[in-house]
Amino acid sequence: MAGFQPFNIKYGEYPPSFEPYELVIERSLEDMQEVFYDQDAVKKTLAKDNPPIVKVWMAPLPNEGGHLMSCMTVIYPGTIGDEYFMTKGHIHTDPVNDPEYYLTIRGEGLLLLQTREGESHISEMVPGTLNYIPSEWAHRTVNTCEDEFVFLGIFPASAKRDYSFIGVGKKNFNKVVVKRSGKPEVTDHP
Ligand code: S6P
Ligand code: ZN
Repeated sequence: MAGFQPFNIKYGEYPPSFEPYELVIERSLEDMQEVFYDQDAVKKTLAKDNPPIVKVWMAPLPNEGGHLMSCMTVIYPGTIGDEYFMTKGHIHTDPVNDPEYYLTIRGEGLLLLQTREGESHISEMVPGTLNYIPSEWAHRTVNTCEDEFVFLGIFPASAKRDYSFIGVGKKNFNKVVVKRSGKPEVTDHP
């Protein structure tokens, strides 16, 4: 018998579901407070609430070369100050062999992309669009709608995620997505 058996994943957009999975990552504001630019707004929100921001399901596959990982991410609706809820954002450590695809299945968002040299690119994420993320681009997804924003990701299972450039006093992404008059606007990081 072959070493690894074929299998299927069933996903659903609402309520979000992804079966079978091996790992679920849930992050609330407290777990990722350093990613938001407005640290006063972070403190004010945490004084009364610790909202869930992101949930990620990972397929039951080994984190080894030769496999393609799939995952589903949900970003809940909301803002911290005027900055929309978003993922932490990371870059894959191999600049050549770790590209990724995102496929939006519900809601609307923006994909912030940035190279280590500081080049930026913004892509729209809507159902019906498949976003390609070349290996050397850091990526952060932002929920710009009033609803759960749900997307699938496919990437080499051996890819390692580097979050080290994000945080208070660090470089972070050089663009932020803020809500202005009820609409998303991309501006330079303050
Ligand atoms: C992994 C892929 C996604 C993210 C998820 C959360 O390569 O890009 O599964 O892990 O969307 O993002 P982050 O940056 O908070 O881990
Ligand atoms: Zn990634």
